[in-house]
Amino acid sequence: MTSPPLTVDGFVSEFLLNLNFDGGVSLSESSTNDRYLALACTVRDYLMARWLEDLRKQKEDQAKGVCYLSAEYLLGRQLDNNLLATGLSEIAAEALESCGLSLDQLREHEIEPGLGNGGLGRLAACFIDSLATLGVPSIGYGIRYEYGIFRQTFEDGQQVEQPDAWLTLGSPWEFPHPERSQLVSFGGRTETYDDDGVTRSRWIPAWNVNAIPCNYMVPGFQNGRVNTLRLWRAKATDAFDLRIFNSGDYEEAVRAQTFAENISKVLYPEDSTPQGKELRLQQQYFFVAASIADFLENVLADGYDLTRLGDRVIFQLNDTHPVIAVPELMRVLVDDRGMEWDTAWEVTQQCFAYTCHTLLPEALEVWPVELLGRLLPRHLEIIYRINDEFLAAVRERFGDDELRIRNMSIIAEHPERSVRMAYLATVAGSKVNGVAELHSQLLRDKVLPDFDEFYPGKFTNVTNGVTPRRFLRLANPELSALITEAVGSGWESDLDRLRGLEEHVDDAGFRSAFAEVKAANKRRLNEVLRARDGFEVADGHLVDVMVKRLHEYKRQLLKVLHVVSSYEGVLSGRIAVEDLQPRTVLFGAKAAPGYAMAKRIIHLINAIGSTVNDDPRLQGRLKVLFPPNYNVTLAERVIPAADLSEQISLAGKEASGTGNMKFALNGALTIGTDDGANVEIRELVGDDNFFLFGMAEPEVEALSARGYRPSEFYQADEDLRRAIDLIASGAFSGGDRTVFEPVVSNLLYEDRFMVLADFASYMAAQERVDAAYADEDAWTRSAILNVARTGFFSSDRSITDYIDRIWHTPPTS
Ligand code: 26V
Repeated sequence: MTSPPLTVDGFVSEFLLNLNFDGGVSLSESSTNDRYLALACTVRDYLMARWLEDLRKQKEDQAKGVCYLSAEYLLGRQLDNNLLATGLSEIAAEALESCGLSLDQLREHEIEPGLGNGGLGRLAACFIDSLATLGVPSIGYGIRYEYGIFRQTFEDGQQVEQPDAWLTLGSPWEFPHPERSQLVSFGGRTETYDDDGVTRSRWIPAWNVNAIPCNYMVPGFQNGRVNTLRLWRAKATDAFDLRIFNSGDYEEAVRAQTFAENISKVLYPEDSTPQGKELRLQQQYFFVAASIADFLENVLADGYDLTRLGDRVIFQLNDTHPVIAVPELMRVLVDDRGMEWDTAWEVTQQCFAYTCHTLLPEALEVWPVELLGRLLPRHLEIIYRINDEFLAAVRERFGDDELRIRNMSIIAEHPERSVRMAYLATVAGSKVNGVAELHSQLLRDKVLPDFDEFYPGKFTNVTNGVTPRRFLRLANPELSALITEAVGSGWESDLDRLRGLEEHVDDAGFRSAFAEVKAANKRRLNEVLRARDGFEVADGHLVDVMVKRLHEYKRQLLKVLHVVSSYEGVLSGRIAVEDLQPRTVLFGAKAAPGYAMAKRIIHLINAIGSTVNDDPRLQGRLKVLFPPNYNVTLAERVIPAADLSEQISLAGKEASGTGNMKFALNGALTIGTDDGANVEIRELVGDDNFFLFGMAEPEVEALSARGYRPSEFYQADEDLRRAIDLIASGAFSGGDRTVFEPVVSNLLYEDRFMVLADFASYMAAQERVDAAYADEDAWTRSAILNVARTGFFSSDRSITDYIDRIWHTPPTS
């Protein structure tokens, strides 16, 4: 099979063929959707030959590869990305134009696959992009949710969630393969039996579902490589339906089918507090069991010696969500393939590595033993045995130190007997990594210190990164052109070359071109905002952006207090309105539907926006915008337009952050705490080009040890008091003091994330921001240096670090 020719005419005929023969419509009769689908198929066809070739080679070479196991992939739109990867953008644009169509219009038609919540899911998407670009043999495995992250709308300023029906218009990027489905079992019981004098265990499950693989192309950046993302979809088994059907209960049969297919129905929208829901454990086991079986049957060569499995694959666990893969591999090796337990355990330890993405204790997943044992009885037995052997080894090393044993046990006894998935992953993994230097350090020192002592050398760091293809080249075409002019082409896959921009920083012409790009990006953002939300960023304003999931630890409330304080300052005459640096503050955030405080904060931000934006006393110098439904597509417009990036979590709480990297790479300056990857960003860009504020992690610790009383900060700081009092007075809720009372009392009497303690320092840093922004040319200089010095945050570098420190899977030709 050869690729179709890369000419405009060739593209036109392919496009029309797809429209007519696949879509069944003529050009004149076709809808935007028909045209989008035909275009997608045309681009797809260009990738097809390479994809098939790479799939074949992977099987033939049998080189060691990575299976990235992730419950989330927040992919973003595919068409743009795949046009860029194939280098077809210009040809496609011309071809469509010759048919009287607009590429831009068709681009905008795509609904992004939002199969993830936030940072963790987007990181997985960046990583598979880098794996393909670097040419590493790899497969991404996950779940093909029918409904991704909910669509957010606002009603009276409050979040309303709508289902995300991303598949309704057709799904040109996916290739389902029902003939390659895997059977995944649940429930039932275990039994032992005698196998030639050896006692063995087996699992007699109660019910099954089919897992159907849906394949997606993952093209490398203009390198002819196409990797695979394989997402599993749940389908009821015939046997399952028939048994009930034969009993005469048709309705029950249909219900049973729905029950099975529910497994891949919807992405859980919580992004930091696991709820321990049964369906979620079903999802987790469903996709890892199917993935392991798929790898062993379809990727591994027939007859491969499984004792050498570690030479062939590393399963990377993206957080604890896929950790049930550990007992699953043990079960397959021991029960199904007859391997000795000790050998199987050695193999398993070689085959897994674990990435932790959090520091919040409540985000560490645990599964009640009762639930796990009911759904996966054999796996629970295996986990118990792993734990027994592990604790025996701990005893041997440290003696009968019962406190230590209790602390290290994979099984927690309180508040209910449960399996600590992070501990299981740590015991099983060849390596455990955090996602930024500070995070990895805290992981060793605070979260898993006993494990670090027990397993010297197991813990490591791999600082996160982002793909420069999507977040620079695609999102910021004008800056990309300027970069290419300055440092030559090819930087997209060699991001350290951004360093070359430093020598242009003293060139006034380059600075003004750079400033013009920023201005153009604000106009580009406004086109989108005007069309979708009917508002826009005001002319000449500093664009101050905070986009990320709504969570108390991220401290959107600190940003709120800054806004309210500026507003109050003008109202009370403390600040002359002419002295206010014109700013548009732009928020984007979804709250987990069950997270009441987060939803109330969204309501508060919207209420402040309604009040402030219409107040003539501000003379239009302060705007608060909150476009709903922040997603990857909107991020691609917002980030390039930002002047200031808000990364203001309480130190020690944000594992890494990746938005922070995207902003810096697009020339926004960061106002941030010493947290997550902010630390590394600041080290690289330099103190002069970063607005640091707030307590560092040891100070947070110390304050917490002394006993933190937020009301003391409230009493001691007049500006803070006035801001909080204004919210409490009902100024943003039509005089009703009750609406935001829970937010106010939470701040005053609990304030888990020490917003009040960092307020003064944050306000002072914002004053430095205002002063710096007044000198436009100096600001641009700092912005250029941010771009030039943050090439380190390419996900290509992250993947290279994974290869060197964890995977040992070199790229193949
Ligand atoms: C996710 C979920 C998702 C569904 C329900 C339950 C549940 C429980 C825990 C989690 C953990 C989410 C962890 C996470 O998203 N961490 C983020 O990972 C980013 C990539 O490493 C990192 O940049 C962020 O700092 C970190 O918060």
